[in-house]
Amino acid sequence: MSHSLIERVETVIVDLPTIRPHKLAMHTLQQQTLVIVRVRCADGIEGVGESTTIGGLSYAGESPESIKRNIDSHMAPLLVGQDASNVNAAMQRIERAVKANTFAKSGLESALLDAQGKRLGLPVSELLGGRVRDALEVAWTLASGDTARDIEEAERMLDLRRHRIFKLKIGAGEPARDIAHAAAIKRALGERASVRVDVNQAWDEGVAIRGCRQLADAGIDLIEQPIARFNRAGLARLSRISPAAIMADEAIESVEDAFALAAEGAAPVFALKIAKNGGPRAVLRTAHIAEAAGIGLYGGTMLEGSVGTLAAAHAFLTLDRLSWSTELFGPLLLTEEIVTEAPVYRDFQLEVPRKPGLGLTLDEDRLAFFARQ
Ligand code: MUC
Ligand code: MG
Repeated sequence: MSHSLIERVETVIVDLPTIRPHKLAMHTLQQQTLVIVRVRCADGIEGVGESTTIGGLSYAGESPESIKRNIDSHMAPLLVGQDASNVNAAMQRIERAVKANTFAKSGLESALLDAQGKRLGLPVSELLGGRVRDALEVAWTLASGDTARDIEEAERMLDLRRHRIFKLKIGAGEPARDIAHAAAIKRALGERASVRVDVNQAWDEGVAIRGCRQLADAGIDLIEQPIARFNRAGLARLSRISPAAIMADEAIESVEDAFALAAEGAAPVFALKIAKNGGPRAVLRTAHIAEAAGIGLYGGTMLEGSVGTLAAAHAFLTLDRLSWSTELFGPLLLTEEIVTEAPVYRDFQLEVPRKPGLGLTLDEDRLAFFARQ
């Protein structure tokens, strides 16, 4: 009889303020909402995970409230009484009974990996086969909506040696204005920084044909999801003509989507997100599909807090090449922490210490204070 049976699964919705409004094509964040997942085991070990999305239902098909409800009502009962030390068996059980819901699954898978890492005294990266680096370069998103303010923010990040890759959120405005905004920022930063854009599906293919060429001429080196997620053929056409690399983000809502995109030659770069694949173990399946297809990798975020950010980081640490680095800056966008020791960002990188599990401890008082009643 195993001593590590799962006794209880709990979810808590947490609302945390952001340092400034964060403007995406589909939504402006004034705060971020995290769903913290706790898996308590009979051996006294607790695993912690996070399932976080952006802007309620405006970004993807799961909201914080649906994530909580679906874990509580449909997934927790499948896990209680199961052996926590067999993450494969536990997640396969969920996979057999629950369609889609990759955000919810990601929090559960992260929590199970955290618990098993604590149990064995190993970092999650080691459970995933072993890390090949201890830190990850991290991009920053400039999304104040104001060109001068964005340039000022980028200069500050360069001075602090915190970021030298900047992603601009465009798509909400007129394409010509958005392109001028990106060009002005690249002109100001020059060769000191890599400047990229994320259109978050806002353009149609006709606008994108012209937009991608103009962005490339302005020195933008990566264009993320310029058109609708379902227009995979269009993405493939754009990838053939765009002088700047095209990255698939929203187009990947599962490992199977990643396979289809790779088979269709839809994009030369994939954004890897634990939330879109079902967890740190699941996202590596997408990474391996991309590697086999010769597709470049980028470590993406859904603007998770420290728990979700570290869960993604442990997976990304195991990859051979992350040609386009990562954007694991979520905790830096928040004014408050719910863990006892915030992740360390230094010299353009997020450092991931070799501590058991995810390497974090929840601050129970802060968690209780920010938990939604
Ligand atoms: C997205 O679409 O990539 C990642 C960084 C950011 O600012 O927004 C997210 C979502
Ligand atoms: Mg994106």
